[in-house]
Amino acid sequence: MYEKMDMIKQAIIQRQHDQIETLVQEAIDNNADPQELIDGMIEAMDEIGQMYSKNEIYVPEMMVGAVTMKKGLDLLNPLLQAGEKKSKGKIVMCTVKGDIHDIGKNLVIMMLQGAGFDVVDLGVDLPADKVVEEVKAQKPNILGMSALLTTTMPEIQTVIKNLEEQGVRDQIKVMVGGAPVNQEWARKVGADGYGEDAGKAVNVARELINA
Ligand code: B1M
Repeated sequence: MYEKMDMIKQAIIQRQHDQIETLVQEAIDNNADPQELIDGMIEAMDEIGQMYSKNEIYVPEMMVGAVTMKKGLDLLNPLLQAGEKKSKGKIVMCTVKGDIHDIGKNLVIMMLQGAGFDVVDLGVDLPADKVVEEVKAQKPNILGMSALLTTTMPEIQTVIKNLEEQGVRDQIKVMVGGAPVNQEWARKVGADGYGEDAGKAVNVARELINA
C-alpha cells in the first residue's frame, strides 16, 4: 500500500483542492499503483457522501470535494491509457437527464479508454431524445448510461423505451451503472449489462460485444 494514501484521502475529505495535485504527483513519482490511488480516492468520496447525509457538510462543500477528486483523477488518467491502440469498439456514454454527477462516469470512461475502447462522452443531464439522436448518429456498439440519484434512475428506462420506439434498440447493447443501480434493476428495465464499478464495467463491455 502507498504509504501516503491516507494523506491523499484526507485531502479529498478535507476538500484541499490546492494540495491534491502535489500529493498525487508525489505518489505517481513514487510509482504508486494508479488503481490503488483511485480506490482510495473513491473511499474518500464515500466519506464525503456520509458527511453530507449526516448534515456535517452541505452541497457547496460536496462540490469542492468533487473538484478535488477530479484534479487528482486528471493526473492519473494518462497512466491508465495503456498501449491498446486498435479500437475494441465504440461506446457512447452519458449521465441521464436531471443528473449532473459525472465523477463515476468519467472514471468508467478512463478505464474503458485504457482497455482500448473508443469512447464518446455526451456529458451530463442528457435528455432521452438527445441520447437516441446521438445513438443514431454515432452508431456505437454500446450505449453506457450512468445515474447517481434514485430520482433519475427511471430516465434510463425512458431512454431504453425511446430506443425501442425509434427502432434502434436491437442495433446496440445498453450498459448501465451508478450507485443506486443494481443488477436486478438493470435487468428489469431491459439493459443488457450492469457495471458495479469502473473495473467491472470494462469486463461487462468486453462480454457484451465479445471484445
Ligand atoms: Co450528490 N448525491 N447530489 N453531488 N453526491 C449523492 C449521489 C448522494 C448519495 C449523497 C448522499 O445523500 N449521501 C445523494 C443521492 C441520494 C439518492 O438519490 N439516493 C446526492 C444528492 C442528494 C445530491 C443533490 C440532490 C444534493 C442537493 O442539491 N440537495 C444534488 C443533485 C444534483 C443533480 O445531479 N441534479 C447533488 C449534487 C452533487 C454535487 C454537484 C455537489 C457533487 C457532484 C459533482 C460531480 O459529479 N461533478 C455531488 C457528489 C460529489 C456526491 C457524492 C458525495 C459522491 C459521488 C461520486 O462522485 N462518487 C455522492 C455520495 C456517494 O456516492 N457516496 C452524492 C465517486 C464515484 C467514483 O462513484 O459515481 O458511484 P460513483 O461511480 C462508480 C460506480 O457507481 C460505477 O463506477 C464508478 C466508479 O467505480 N458507475 C458505473 C458509475 N456510472 C457507471 C456507468 C456504468 C458502469 C458503472 O456503465 C455505463
